[in-house]
Amino acid sequence: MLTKILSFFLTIISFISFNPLSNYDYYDKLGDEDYEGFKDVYAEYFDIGAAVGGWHCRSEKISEYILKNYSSLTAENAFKQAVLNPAEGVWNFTEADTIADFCRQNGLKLRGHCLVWGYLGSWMTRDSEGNLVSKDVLLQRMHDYINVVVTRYKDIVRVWDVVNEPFGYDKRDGAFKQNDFLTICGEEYITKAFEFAHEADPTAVLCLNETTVLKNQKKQNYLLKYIEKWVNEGVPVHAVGIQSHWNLFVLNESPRRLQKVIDKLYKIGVDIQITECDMRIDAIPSDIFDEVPRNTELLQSKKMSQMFEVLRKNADKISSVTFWGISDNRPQKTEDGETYYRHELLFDRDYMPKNAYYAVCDF
Ligand code: 9MR
Repeated sequence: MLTKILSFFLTIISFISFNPLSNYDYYDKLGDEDYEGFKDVYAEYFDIGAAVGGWHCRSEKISEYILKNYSSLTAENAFKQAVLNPAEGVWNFTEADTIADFCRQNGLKLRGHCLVWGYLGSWMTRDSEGNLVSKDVLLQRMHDYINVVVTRYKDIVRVWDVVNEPFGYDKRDGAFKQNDFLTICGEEYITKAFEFAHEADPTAVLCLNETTVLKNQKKQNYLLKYIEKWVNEGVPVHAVGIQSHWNLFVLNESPRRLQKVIDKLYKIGVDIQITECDMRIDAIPSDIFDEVPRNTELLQSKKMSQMFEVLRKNADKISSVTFWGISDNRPQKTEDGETYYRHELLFDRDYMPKNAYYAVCDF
């Protein structure tokens, strides 16, 4: 309901503004099977990527759609440690290999996501009795894990999200949220992960991937401070991933703030990648839509289009833009077990371009 009320007011404002919502109405293009593929529209700017599972690559219809629209893939989950190496000595490469082979066979790039994600937890930080291991043991385990994974996919993964979301902090005192990696090694778990990845593949681009950096200024400040420090110290951090899970109604996720953070990261001297782009349209998570109201769709189109205008302007600083999913066909479950969709991407559940796709591609 709140989404509808806010959408209504934004629509009125947009109606009387110099750039009305009707400028973003591509009703005449919807349903056209002959649309130009996303990666081709953006060929001169940056790679267009998407997060996938192995099942996408195994489906003939979906792989055809992927090849039309994307030049790069990321495994949504298949390259996470919890999947590849869920327990000491247990390895499971099946899904990751499916995605890697699909990229190899079809000439797609592959981003590796992600080597270390402290907040997810890992067998590596505990001994058989459940006690924290020593710093030496943890660093050795991280080293060995990173070495196996990076070496296995060296031929195809040229960019790694080495550490994911390290700058979560406690709102009360600003201290980093504890996780076992941080407790055992301090911030060194981050720099060591980069060193180990660099040792395993000295030519790979190594990326630190962080979430909510536009809407959360304090987190952005941590990110900028540490990236600058590590770059100056010679830690092999080459790129920063701005995840970009945006929301239509979060005002801090604005084109201006996006431009500012790009400027700041560029000044530090790292490559910038948009790693997990999507845009939710629910003002509050309980606002669930079977059918998205047309004015909300146009609002999503307008904001996405404005964000992409900034990305295009900075194409010399940005090497890839990856979406977190290939289409809106991403079923979620309510607490009561009912299926719903978030309508957060540029293609609908039938893998057809939405209004927002045409808005992003019209320049
Ligand atoms: O979309 C991913 C979901 O299927 C997994 O259960 C979850 C935990 O592994 O991770 C989700 O992806 C996250 C990504 O790896 C890092 N940034 C936030 C993403 C969305 O939550």
